[in-house]
Amino acid sequence: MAGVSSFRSTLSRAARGALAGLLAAFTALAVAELVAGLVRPAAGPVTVVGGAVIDRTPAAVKDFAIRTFGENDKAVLRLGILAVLAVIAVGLGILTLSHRRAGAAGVLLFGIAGSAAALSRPDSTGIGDALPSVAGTLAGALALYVLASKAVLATAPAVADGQEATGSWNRRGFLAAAGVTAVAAASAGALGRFLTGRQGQGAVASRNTLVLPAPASPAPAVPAGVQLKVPGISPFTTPNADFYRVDTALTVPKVDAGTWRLRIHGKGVTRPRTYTLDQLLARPLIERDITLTCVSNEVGGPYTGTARWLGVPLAELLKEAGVRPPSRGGQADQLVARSVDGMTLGSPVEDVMDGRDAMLAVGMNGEPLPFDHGFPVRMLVPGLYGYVSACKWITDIELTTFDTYDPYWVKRKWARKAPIKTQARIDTPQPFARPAAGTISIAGVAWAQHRGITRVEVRIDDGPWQDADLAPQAGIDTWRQWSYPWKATPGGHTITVRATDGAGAVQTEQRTRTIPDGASGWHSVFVTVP
Ligand SMILES: Nc1nc2c(c(=O)[nH]1)N[C@H]1C(S)=C(S)[C@@H](COP(=O)(O)O)O[C@H]1N2
Ligand SMILES: [Mo]
Repeated sequence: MAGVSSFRSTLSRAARGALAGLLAAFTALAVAELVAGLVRPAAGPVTVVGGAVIDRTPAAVKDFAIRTFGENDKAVLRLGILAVLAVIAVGLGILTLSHRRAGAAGVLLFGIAGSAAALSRPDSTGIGDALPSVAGTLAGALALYVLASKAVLATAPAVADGQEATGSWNRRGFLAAAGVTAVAAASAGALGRFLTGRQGQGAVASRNTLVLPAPASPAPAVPAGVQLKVPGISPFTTPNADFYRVDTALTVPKVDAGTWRLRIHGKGVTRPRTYTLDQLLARPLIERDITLTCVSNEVGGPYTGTARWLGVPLAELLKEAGVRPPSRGGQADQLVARSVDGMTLGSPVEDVMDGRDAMLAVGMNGEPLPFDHGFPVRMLVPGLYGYVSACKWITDIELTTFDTYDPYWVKRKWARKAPIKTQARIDTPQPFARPAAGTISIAGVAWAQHRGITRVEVRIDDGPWQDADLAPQAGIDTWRQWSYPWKATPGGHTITVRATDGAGAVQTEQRTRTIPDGASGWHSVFVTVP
């Protein structure tokens, strides 16, 4: 016990202040989480601040984050926000011991920042979104006030006889208050989490009970041999669990299929309509293998994948709404898709209606769309990068023009139009591999969606280009596997690959960044043969 009491007495004034600040911040977050759980989980302060940060991050930094942290980018952002908050909270706690007003002002600033972030989000549903931040601020301010007062008492110097006892009594008072605060805040936070989880349960149930109808037009049979038997090559069909995910959603929207609606309206729409999911599922569905690629994919990067999608042909819905493509006199040249989380993506109406398999997808590899990939409905337009076509959690389609409206990414300097660039990727050997001398298989995938791949060539060091063996083409909207048997000789070697698309264009050597309309250049891998 002596150890404990001496620990208590050496707990310095600064440490008490720091603890008061941290606990106040924890209380603020926990209460905000609780209120968000009651009101709207997406309005929680860490989520809205993170979202506001994402919205304002320059494209280059966002690209860097995706490249560096990959799919952990959101976790890193969350941790970053919490770390910054913790540091400021410690400072604020210490400051409050001597300057009450400054402490109060600091807490107030947090409240304003959180509320502003909440209201600035594109998916904000109104002033109520500030409620979690406001409630959190009030709770945090109260906790800071009480704890700072106790901390000051606990460190007050003994001025007269008999004050020793009072001093230790006050120290105990501070620790008790800190303990009570910690437990109360943790309980509020846990309850908030529970409520948030429960709100998503309707959506989860609606997904579990959704039965996908059989397609009226099944996917064309995939020729035997699209999957080469080379270890290390990407599978022709990417399993849902391995499919890349790129979006701005800090909390994945959990949409209840039963209450979901899709509205189609705008320029040239003579019959605006709102669809339920059942109405869409009652229509003839198509099933297609399509490769989706992100514009943020570096040469040789992982943000591309192929799935068997089931969906409603989008051009049919547009025709029924009275929409005509610009080439047939239509007034709208841009289709803006809007998601439940306020994301906007714009596609050329001409491309959507030119006969390709643009669809509102409901199924992915034989199951309803996973929440991460847009449940209950997402858009897909073969041949276009995801950011100009593949709206997840879609809820609104507006026909407009490129001149009058810039969607989310275009406002952030990405190109208005972005057909996918021809790319070939070496999956095996991996960079800096050390394969044994002898014949080894170099292999990978090449894609040029909606044009198809007709040739892939491999070059070793500065040697001549050699034709790779191509797996059969499943369709012009999917990637194509290739392999090349290489007689590896000892030494360091650079393997380079390039593809030719169905229009006869050879993939350009010219390296460009991902911004503004996708990376170009040849993928190469350096290996050492011992
Ligand atoms: N609602 C919404 N849809 C979105 C995005 C987004 O941020 N929000 N990102 C787009 C981008 S940039 C890409 S590449 C694809 C990725 O789809 P996936 O995550 O299913 O692979 O979704 C697109 N649809
Ligand atoms: Mo993307």
